[in-house]
Amino acid sequence: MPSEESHIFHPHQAVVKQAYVSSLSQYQEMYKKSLENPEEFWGEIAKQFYWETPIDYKNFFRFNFDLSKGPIFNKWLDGATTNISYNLLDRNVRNGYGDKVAYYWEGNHPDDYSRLTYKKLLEEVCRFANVLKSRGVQKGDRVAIYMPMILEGVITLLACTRIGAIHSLIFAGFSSDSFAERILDCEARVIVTADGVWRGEKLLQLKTICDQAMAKCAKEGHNVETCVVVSHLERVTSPKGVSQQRQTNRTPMTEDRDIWWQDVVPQASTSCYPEWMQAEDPLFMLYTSGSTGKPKGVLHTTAGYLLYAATTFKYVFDYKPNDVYWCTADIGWITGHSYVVYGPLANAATSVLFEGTPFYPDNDRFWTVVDKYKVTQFYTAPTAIRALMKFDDHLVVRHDLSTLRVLGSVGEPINPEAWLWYYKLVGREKCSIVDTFWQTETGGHVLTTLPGAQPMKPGSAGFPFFGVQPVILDENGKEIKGEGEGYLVFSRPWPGLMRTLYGNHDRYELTYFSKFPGYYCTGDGAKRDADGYLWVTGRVDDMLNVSGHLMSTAEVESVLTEHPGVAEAAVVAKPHPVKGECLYCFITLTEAGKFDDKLLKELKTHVRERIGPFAQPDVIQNAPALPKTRSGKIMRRILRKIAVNDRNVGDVSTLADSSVVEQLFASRPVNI
Ligand code: 6R9
Repeated sequence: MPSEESHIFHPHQAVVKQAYVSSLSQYQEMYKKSLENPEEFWGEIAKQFYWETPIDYKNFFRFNFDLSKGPIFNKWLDGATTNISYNLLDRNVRNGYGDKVAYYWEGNHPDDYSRLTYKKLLEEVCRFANVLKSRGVQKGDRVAIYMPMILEGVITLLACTRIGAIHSLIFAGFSSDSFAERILDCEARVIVTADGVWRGEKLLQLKTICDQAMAKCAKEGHNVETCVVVSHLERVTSPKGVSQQRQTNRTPMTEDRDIWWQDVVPQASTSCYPEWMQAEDPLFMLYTSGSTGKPKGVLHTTAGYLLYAATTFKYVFDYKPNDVYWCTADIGWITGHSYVVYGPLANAATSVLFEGTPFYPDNDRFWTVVDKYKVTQFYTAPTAIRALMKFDDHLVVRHDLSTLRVLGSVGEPINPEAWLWYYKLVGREKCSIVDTFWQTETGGHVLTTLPGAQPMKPGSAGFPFFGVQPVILDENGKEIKGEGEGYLVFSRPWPGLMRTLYGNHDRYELTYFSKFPGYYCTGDGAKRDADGYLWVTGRVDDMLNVSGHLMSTAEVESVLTEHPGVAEAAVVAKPHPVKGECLYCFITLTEAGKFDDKLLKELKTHVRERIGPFAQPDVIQNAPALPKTRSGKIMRRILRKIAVNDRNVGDVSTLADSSVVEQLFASRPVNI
């Protein structure tokens, strides 16, 4: 039997023929140049964009990754000024793309759809930028956004960039507590949301969650000044097939603070002069889970992020002017930022913006939409692929998917079974699969194959993108050259790498640069095979990845222990056939606690409410004691083994009391 690593799939000739990068040697040549002469490589790309103050090539980029030499920093094109919305919109309109469709919007219900051209998008962005200005929003202010997948979401992001406000999207699946914590951290003056949204047959009352979050912020002394609400429910078809009444009566609005989008935007002016931003001015912040519990506000800046999102989008998806591209990610995640908004628009692309779920009205919605818009590039997550694989093949086969050329995967390692299903059934063995490894912190793809350049191996992310230099280190920080497995780190920045954590540069240095001096540490493990392919093996820290949602064990544990019945909690990831990983929680009760169905229900609800539905535990086990070292550290390595009933627990000599392990094996819940 050939091992996983020797399974090789060559890109189809039809893909290779038209690809920007169509051979391994061409990739190698470009890659070499990107490392040896970054000024020339990125400078060439920068020329297609507009710079109000030109680029100083002598001061193109600088960085320090070594704490012993001073603070960590990473600066690109410092001194140049530009505006992102100008480059994404005005520049494209000027170049003749005014009437080109920027987005086909496909609603939750198949009867709801619309489109927006570049010219119209520019007008709407200017209108909303003017509204924000009229509410006192200025350069550098933070705007918190809690939006579904609707065109106003994209418009809001770009309106912020028009006037230099920093947007901070909070995924609209987060609970009001999580939302409030993030509003407080970034001290947002303004919130933009919608009254609600249908996800399949479920109605999410977003404004109600915003109200709860704003009330929590007020208690902490922070008053949000303006909340703009898109009236969305009245214009869409509900799952029962009827349009809702205007939500004015049902959605409580607080006078002076809350305003309906539809009441202010249409009358605003369609022109708004762009704010010229320094290359290193903040563009946006986006929260990602931290292993100490408190979320980290990853900060990206203007010029470098633009160059990197634009370039990765062009080469990784091999986007050509007549293509129709579709990324299913929510704009509340980094994938939505870089590959629903910034990357595609920087390339004057036409994209699909999808509000719904893969399962509504039927389990073939994705394929219906691919067929409807003649999608050429499709980008989704392994968790979605695994969920769809369960259904009968004919749900895929009955659709015409022949326009597809590139299929992307993101969010977690893709298992070879899912890869092969994607490749064979969706791609009909004609498409290239790009397994893109990256992080909120990296701004864009850092490891991937390019569709026309390299053969694919199912489960491997492939090779570094241009400008990226991956290194594998062993536990002692020694570089593993050639074949081997260890920590995945990077020895130099690329333009899209984050600059800091908002308001907490110390934590930035500590989290990413202190473990291995001189390297950016991803927190993931990786191995390199004999052919040089990189395989990401998953998190090496205490993080969980449930359906592509990253969260920390500490975050869930602290929420569990808020319950009066729980004294201590330890959470580990357990492999799950669809979600990738699910939460397996061990809890030690307080004297008052009683381990029964009521408690389990309360804990599940509590986690849902405090973090979000995606964090709901799958298993909760009663653990009268937890395996701990003598210094009191919980050994999650052992708990992970118990979760999967693997008695191969390895060395237990550092445990204070090793009998605990046997007790936990013996009391594992049945039927899991
Ligand atoms: C883009 C995104 C980042 C973490 C990352 C890693 C995992 C993402 C992956 C992958 C293996 C891939 N991850 N893509 N693991 N192969 N193609 O997902 O950002 O939400 O910050 O998560 O996701 O563990 O460190 P983010």
